[in-house]
Amino acid sequence: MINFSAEVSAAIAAGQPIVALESTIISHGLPRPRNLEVALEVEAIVREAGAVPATIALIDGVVHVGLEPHELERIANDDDVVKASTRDLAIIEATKKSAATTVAATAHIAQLAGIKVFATGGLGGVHRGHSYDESADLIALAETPIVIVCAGVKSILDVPGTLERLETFAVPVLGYGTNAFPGFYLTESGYDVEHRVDSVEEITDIWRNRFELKTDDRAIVVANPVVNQMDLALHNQILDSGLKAAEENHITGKAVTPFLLEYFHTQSKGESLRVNIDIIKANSHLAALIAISLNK
Ligand code: PSU
Ligand code: MN
Repeated sequence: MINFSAEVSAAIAAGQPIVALESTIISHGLPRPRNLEVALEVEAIVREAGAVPATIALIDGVVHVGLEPHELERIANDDDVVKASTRDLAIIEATKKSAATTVAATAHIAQLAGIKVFATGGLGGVHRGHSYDESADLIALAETPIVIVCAGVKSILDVPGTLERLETFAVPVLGYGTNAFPGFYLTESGYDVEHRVDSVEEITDIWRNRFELKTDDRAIVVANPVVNQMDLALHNQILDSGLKAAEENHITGKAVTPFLLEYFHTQSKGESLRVNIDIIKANSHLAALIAISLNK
C-alpha cells in the first residue's frame, strides 16, 4: 500500500508535473539541523519552478509518496530511521519500521507511483578497491524507467568503474550543458560523457524516442555539474584520508557512503556541506523543469 500526501494526490488527479525526491540524503547524508531545513528548501524550489515535490520514505512500515512536514521532521531527526535500499522495502513494511529511501528504493517507488522524474545529489556506484561493493542504485537504474538528475556519482567512488557499469546496463548518461562527467563535489570528474544536452526539450525528446525503440525500460541519467565546486586540493586531501579512515574503522556495506559523507562534512568544516546543498537544490530545480517539459 502506498500513502500519498494530500499535495501529491491532488497533483496526480490534476495531471500536474511531479518530482520525486529521495530521503536518505536527509537522514544519512546531511547533518542535523541543516538536513530538515534543506529538505524543506528543496521542496520549495520544486514548487516555485511549477512542479510538485514528492519526497519518498517509509513511516511506521508504510510507503509514503509525499511527506507532511511532521513526517519530514521524523525522517530528519529520529535516530531509529534506517537507510533502505530496494531489498529492504518489504522487510521495513513487515517490521513496521521507519526508513529513508536510497536512490534505488526511491526510483522504484516513484515509478510505481507513476512519477517520471527524480532528483538527488549524487548517484551511488562502484566503490574504490572493493570489487563487490557496487551500489544497488546501478541495478535500479537498469530496471527503472525514470529520469534521474544528479551531479554525477559521488567522488568517493570509482568513477570510471561506475561509468563502465552504466554502459553495461545500457543506461544513457547525458551531460547537461557539459561534455565532462561531473564529479559531485567537483564540476568535472576527469571523465567525459558521450552525449551533451543543452535544454530540457532535448531530454524530453530523448525520453520520447525511447518508446519506439523499446529502450524505455531503464533510467536516463542527467548529469548536472555543480557551479561553485569544492576547493580541489582540500577535496583530494580529505578524500585520501577519508578512504583510509573507512578502511581502518572497518566500515562496510551501507554504512560506507554515510561515513564518507560525514567525514567530508566535518573535515572540510562545512565546505562540502555547502557544495552538497548547492547540488541538491540545482538538481531539484532542473528536475522540475524536466517534469514540466515531459508533461506537455
Ligand atoms: N546523494 C547525496 N547524498 C546522499 C546520497 C546521495 O548527495 O546521502 C545517498 C543516496 O540515497 C544514494 C546512497 O542512493 O547515498 C548510496 O548509498 P550506497 O552507496 O550504500 O548504495
Ligand atoms: Mn555499498
